Amino acid sequence: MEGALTARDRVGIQDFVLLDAHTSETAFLDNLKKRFSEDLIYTYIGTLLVSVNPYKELDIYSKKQMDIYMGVNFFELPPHIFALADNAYHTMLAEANNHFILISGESGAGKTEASKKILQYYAVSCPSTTLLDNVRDRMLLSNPVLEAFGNSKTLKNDNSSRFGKYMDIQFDIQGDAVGGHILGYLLEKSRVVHQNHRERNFHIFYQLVKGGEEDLLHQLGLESNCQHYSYLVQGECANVASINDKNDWKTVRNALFCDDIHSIAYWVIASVLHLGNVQFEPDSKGYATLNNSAELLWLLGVNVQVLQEGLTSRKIEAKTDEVLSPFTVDHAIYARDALAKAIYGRTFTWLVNKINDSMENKDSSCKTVIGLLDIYGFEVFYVNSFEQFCINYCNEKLQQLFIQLTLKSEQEEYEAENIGWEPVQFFNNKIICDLVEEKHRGIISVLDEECLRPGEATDLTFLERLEEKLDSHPHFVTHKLADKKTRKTLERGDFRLLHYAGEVTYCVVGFLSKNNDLLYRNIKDVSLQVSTHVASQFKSSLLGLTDILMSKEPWYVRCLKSNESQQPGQFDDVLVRHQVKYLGLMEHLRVRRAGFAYRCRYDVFLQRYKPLCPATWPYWRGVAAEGVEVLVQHLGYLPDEYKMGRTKIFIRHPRTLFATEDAFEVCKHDLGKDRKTKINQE
Ligand code: AD9
Ligand code: MG
Repeated sequence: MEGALTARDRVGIQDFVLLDAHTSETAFLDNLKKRFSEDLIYTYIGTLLVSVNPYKELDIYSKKQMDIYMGVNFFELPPHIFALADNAYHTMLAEANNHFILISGESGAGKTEASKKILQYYAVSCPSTTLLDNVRDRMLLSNPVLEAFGNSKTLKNDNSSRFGKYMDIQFDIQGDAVGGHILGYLLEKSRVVHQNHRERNFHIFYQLVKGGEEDLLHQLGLESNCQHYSYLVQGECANVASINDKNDWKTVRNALFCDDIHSIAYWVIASVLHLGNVQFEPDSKGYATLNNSAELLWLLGVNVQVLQEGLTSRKIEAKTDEVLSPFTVDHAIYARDALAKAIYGRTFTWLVNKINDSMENKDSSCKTVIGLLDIYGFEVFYVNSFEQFCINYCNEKLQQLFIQLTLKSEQEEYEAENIGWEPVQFFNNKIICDLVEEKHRGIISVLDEECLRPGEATDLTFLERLEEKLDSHPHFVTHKLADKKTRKTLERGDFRLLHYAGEVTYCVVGFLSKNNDLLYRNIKDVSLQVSTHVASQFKSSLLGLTDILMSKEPWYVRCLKSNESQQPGQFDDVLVRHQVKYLGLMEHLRVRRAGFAYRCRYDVFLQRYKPLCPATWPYWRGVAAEGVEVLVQHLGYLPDEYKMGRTKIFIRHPRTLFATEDAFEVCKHDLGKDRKTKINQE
């Protein structure tokens, strides 16, 4: 027994559900930390996997490890991302239904790495035929391409995904991975034209400029020096120690699978760089004129005069005619940047479509799918803007989905097992989702309405409208609406939302223009179609995603960042505690434990604990359920502590199972001693 306790003390408990019933945040953290110090980065909350970023290579992802986890029962081996991937896969095969794995966590927590491990597991471990290898290669190769175009170095992560990604991996009836499909969400286009200090533009720009072959650069009119391009120098960190742009260029070039895609992608990147270098000067009336139109010549395929006009003036429809209204220099810069963002954004969407074509399952033999969702986590900065608002709303929706699905699956399991459902106390965040998305009254609706009043509406009138409509909402506060004490913590241009994960204060500056993201009309004529308001677009794509997910069986991976400095072996208690709170892990634990914390199939339970009762040891000759009943009676379980379902025993408190587990450890020890004594006597 001592030995068993010591091991548990040292490496912690591998499933939080089995921690003490009233687990405090501190006990939760202690367990994580204990495990982290032993390089045990994974821990379960039931079937949810918590992962802590080790910031070092661990030898736990080899093919050998994959084989170990293939087809093994979830709780039989130490927690692992492969165990979760494998269980989702085998459940899908056994039940012939669709699943998804939702990976969340803050920037740098390890979401993308986790999603890559899962994809590798399916691509490498599932049965294979030569015919399908092609599709699998494409699936694996989609990662470097999307990372090149959609990831960048930020202050938090040298390889930060600047878009949300949902990928369906499609399987046929034998369990072969036969195809894939990707949906991209909310690419952070503003990064194309503006980067903060110590941050970069998307990787692909640096890869092309630094790694591109001489001929190619010549064709595109590019210099092989990042310093030449105003869209690449703002962050003053074109070179990053952990990134080898030249090597990455080679990988991406090889992964871009057809000539058309090569040339179009390069053309776009070059065009955006040239566009960024277009400068304007005021003429005698203060209107913008181009001072280096030579750069425009490189924007191949576009009529230079139309483009020049489009960048310096706006078409206004008069009664019978159209007239050009000239821009100031500031306006012209805005139009130039809007065009660059739109070109890049559309190219990204186009690239995702091309990747989808290449992974398409052409013979439609796909039977079931496992979806992988690698989405940006809850974000709280010193100043929070429109981007954080969208990202946090997304997390709010996913939390709601989690609550609905977890409760639903719990309820369904209870019903299937013929056990009465007991209502569960938990915080339902629907009220906050409504606050954001409700028609007419919700924040997005109000924002869209304000965007329809150009010239009249400002960020501040938007705030005033919100105050009118939401003045008594319990999750919405502004300087004007706050009580005296709270008012001190709010600026006049702020609004604060009480999210499920905590309070976030948003600064309204820029909300209207970011939501608008409209191109001036004649620029759209040049190359693009109408764009709509981003927050609404995002809302409808999120609702679409929610529908996709609601129809599938969920699995969850929650990633935690161990420290801010991206260092191995460092566990920052304050930082991790903060994430445990913001990811709602304690809430998860509560929902997961609602009613009965632990359940186990009768045969599995009996097999493990039968040495604890003379009537079941070494054999029980009857039905497993009856054996379990005899066993738990012998162990002294009180009637309220457990319930007998159709196929499983349900145990209310972890402490009950723990006492049984401890008794089992002692028994194992004694059985071992008995055997030794016997051998010695012989
Ligand atoms: V972001 O929201 O896209 O900015 P992610 O995706 O959560 O973020 P990412 O997966 O990119 O983070 O991980 C950040 C870095 O942590 C990686 O580049 C690795 O250096 C490191 N990392 C993450 N997970 C692991 C792991 N399981 N083992 C080793 C890891 N290193
Ligand atoms: Mg990522």
